Amino acid sequence: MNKLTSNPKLNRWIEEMAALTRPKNIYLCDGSEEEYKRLAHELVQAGVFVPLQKKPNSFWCHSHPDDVARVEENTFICSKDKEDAGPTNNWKDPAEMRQILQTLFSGCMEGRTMYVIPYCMGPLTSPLSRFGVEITDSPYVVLNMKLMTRMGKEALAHMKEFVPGIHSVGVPLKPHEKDLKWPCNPHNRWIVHFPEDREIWSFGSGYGGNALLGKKCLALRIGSAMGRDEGWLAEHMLILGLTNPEGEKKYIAAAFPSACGKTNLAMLKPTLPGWKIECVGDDIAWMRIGSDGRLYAINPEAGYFGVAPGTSMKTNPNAMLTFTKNAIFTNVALTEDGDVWWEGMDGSAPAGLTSWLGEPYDPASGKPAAHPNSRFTVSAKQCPIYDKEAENPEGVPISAILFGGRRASTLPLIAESFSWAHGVLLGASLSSETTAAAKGEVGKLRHDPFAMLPFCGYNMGDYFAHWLEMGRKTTADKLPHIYSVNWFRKGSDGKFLWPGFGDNSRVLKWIFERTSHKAKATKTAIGYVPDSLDLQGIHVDVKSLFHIDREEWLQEVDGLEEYFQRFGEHFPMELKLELAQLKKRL
Ligand code: SAT
Ligand code: MN
Repeated sequence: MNKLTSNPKLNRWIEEMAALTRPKNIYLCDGSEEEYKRLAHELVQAGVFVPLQKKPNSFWCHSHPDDVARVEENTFICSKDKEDAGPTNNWKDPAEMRQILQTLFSGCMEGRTMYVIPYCMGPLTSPLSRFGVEITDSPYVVLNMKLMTRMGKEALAHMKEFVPGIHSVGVPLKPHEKDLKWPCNPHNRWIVHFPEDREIWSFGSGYGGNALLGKKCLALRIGSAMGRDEGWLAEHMLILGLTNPEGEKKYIAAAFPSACGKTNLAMLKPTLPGWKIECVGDDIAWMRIGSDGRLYAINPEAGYFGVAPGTSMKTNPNAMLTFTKNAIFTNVALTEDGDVWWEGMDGSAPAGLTSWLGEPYDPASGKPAAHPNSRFTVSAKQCPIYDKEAENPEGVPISAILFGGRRASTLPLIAESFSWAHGVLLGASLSSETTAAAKGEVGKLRHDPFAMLPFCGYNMGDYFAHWLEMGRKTTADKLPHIYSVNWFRKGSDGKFLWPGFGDNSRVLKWIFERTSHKAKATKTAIGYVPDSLDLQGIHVDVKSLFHIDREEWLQEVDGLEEYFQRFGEHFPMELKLELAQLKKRL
């Protein structure tokens, strides 16, 4: 075989994977616009992509009805020692898993092209960036990776070490067999990580979180294991720049579980006059302590793979303006005149829709036209408020970290931690109602520490300890303040107490001023809460938003005590003490 690249290690791996999967041919992606157009055209020819009349160079497609979300029960962390995967991950012995994978991948690319995608997570020259190579038999994946990462020739030129990741839809093609529109293998899905070997194997799904290996697999699961070993943090966090009316700018990172509004917050249009937000990233942050002792973050991604439903000119105008061109829409509805539509975009469903299933949509069915986890994929550079600093190889200095979930009760709108360790407890205590981003029941409250439950590539107890350790790498005055937020609290009438969206800028303002030691706060049992928020122009039930119900909180602490027991010896003593102190304060 001709050597595909000048990287011997990469060539060896490509040859090994080709021998195993037996593709029809091998193609090295250069990441060019020409390549993007050509592959997209091929998908149009195959009837997989429908070009959108109303959005230049944009496409609509829909998946197999059972390949619409991450599959947590099929996701594995195969560390040598089961203990290292911890109680929150599925584990299998690496040798046993490798045997399973050899069988699964044997001949799995027959009749298909094997695409080789060199990519970089983070700015090409950043010391924080990491390289990966994804081998896939899905052209849909290639196109999404082009939008989501820095991919192709340039990434290959900068690359030394790389994380190998192989992905297959798991449907070999016989000679002359007609391909499926969305080939996948829903009864045989495996999303497998070898954290020690820094390797990813993904089989059977074409869905983003399972198939775009730079995202959750590398940037979070393998990334978190790298971060533990190398002294940095890989987090499920957005990064935003916030500028006050005086022109002073600060950066905030915020962790929320999937489909809890990270993209909306990252691109927020403040309702407060004079305040400005710029977007560095909407899903993932890699953070390390800089030479000045402050915490610096980069966004390893180069695009957004955002939840479409609920996105509108009212809730997130900047997202709407981002995907007006050069975008891929998966599992949304298609309008008669060649545009996209989803629930929560505007009013009721227009006539003549094609549903996410590719069928004429019947509004009387009571079913949504767009899948609740339907997505847009688009380059970050198209965001009207894209922060130029997102390209800064050194990253941006973080002044505040937020932890939030969907909680109908108990948690106030905002509370500030007393210390770094108390902040780590806030992160570890995060619970949220489940969403459509993962297969399974929606709306069920579950513990989701740091919004990393599905994404931590090692023992979550050790992860807590790593966070505490990060706090010891610098002085307290240099560390970001840590907050717990809850936009989703409901009143006794079952309605949301807080308007959210652009009005979240009111909360960000308080945080901004807290980190400048300007805003005042009241000490409560659970943290500092605002003495006053800027609520000019809105009417909210502040008392209910900030009510701390002692009974509810004692129950919360009991629940946490029980949950944390799962981590046994790995659960840090320091957090145990933090929790005990919280109980005492209550
Ligand atoms: O599909 S993704 O895993 O990338 C989105 C999410 O669940 O956070
Ligand atoms: Mn996410």
